[in-house]
Amino acid sequence: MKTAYLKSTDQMAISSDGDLLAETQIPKVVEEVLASTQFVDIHTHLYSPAFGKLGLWGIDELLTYHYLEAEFFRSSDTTPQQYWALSKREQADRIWQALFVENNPISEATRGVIAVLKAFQLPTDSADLSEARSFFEAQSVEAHIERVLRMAGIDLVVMTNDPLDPAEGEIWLSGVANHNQFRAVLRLDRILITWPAHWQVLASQGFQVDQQASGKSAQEVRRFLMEWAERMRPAYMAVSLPDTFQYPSETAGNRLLKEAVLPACREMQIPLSLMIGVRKQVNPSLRLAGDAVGKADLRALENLCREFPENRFLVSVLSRENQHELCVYARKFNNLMPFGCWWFMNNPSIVEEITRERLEMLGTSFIPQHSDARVLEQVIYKWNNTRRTIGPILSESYRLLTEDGRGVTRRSIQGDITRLFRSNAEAWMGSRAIISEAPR
Ligand code: HDL
Ligand code: ZN
Repeated sequence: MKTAYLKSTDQMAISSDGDLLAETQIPKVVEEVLASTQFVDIHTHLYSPAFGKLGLWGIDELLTYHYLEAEFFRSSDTTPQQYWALSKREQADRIWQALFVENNPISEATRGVIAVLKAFQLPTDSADLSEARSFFEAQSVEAHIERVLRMAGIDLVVMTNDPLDPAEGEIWLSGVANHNQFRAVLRLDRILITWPAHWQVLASQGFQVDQQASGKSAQEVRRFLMEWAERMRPAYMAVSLPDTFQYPSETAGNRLLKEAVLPACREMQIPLSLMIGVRKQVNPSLRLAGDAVGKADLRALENLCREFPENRFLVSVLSRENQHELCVYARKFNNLMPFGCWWFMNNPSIVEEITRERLEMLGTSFIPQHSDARVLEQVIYKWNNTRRTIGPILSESYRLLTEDGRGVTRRSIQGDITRLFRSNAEAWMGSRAIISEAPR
């Protein structure tokens, strides 16, 4: 992380926090405040050390990230079938050769790996991965996690936790030590999206549920959620929804959403995160890299925000075409919090457009970014890119404000950046404390 420095007094008046800034001073102050403020990463697929091998880190995991696998198949004659038969190291070697040796790594995801290697003073143009592998193999995970979060300028990582994932469920049931830099999230895809394939797991645990989610199913799912909420103390609940999501609509998923999930969120006083617009497995041979995007009908979101004013909705949408209407809906419903530039949106060309329209329509009442990191060290480049992309956009907002008649100070800029990258998230996430008993 860059250390903030001040030029000599004759070059740059050292402004105190409360002094109005000259227009020429604004970009540097914005850059310094972004660099020195610790952010909350409100959506990731990272894990605290207690989850052991579920937590991914190191060069082989960085290179076999599904974003890079998708790019690899465009620049190699290796077929998916051949690729999946390789070991993780062999896969990483092939990706390094195709995307980093035979071609310049100029895509967002390939450049990110270069940024991580540079951050650890590792060579970024080696013909092979031997030096990088030795470095990462020499790290101890707890110390490495601490160092990486510090390098990324984040001090809270929000995980994605699936109680119906057999490996993860087992770890939770054996007891997970709290880690003050990680928060849990109760992920609901297997309940709300693929209920037919998972209802029997709940039934086998003694919950009276059936495939149609009829009868006592909704109240039993609510009991299941409350039991896991007690165990996890989740910051929020979350679900990824297809571009075809409709509400209202008579489906088992919507019945569980309305009669189990939303009441449980009200009782626990935590938001529901809706991530809308995925077209799952358009190319199944790419596995995790096989998902695509579709424009969703956000009237479903409008109906939910209006019908459930006591629920709070943290929302990210995957289609560029849905971003502007999400901003408009956020102006209509203050129980709707737009967050992040998700997945295919997390590229500077689109982050710029999304962030500018959010600042123009919402001021600082939104959460600009999350990393969605799946591999620990990704937070280094994802958050560096965020600071690099959003800094000039914020500076332009302040330049326009100054030109239109109102100056800004370092202190007021700090207040905005703290709200955008910390306190909006902290205010919305449930506390780790005991869950409120007051049913709502
Ligand atoms: O559903 C999600 O949380 C998505 O973020 C998916 O995990 C997706 O595969 C992803 O990693 N996007 O960045
Ligand atoms: Zn995600």
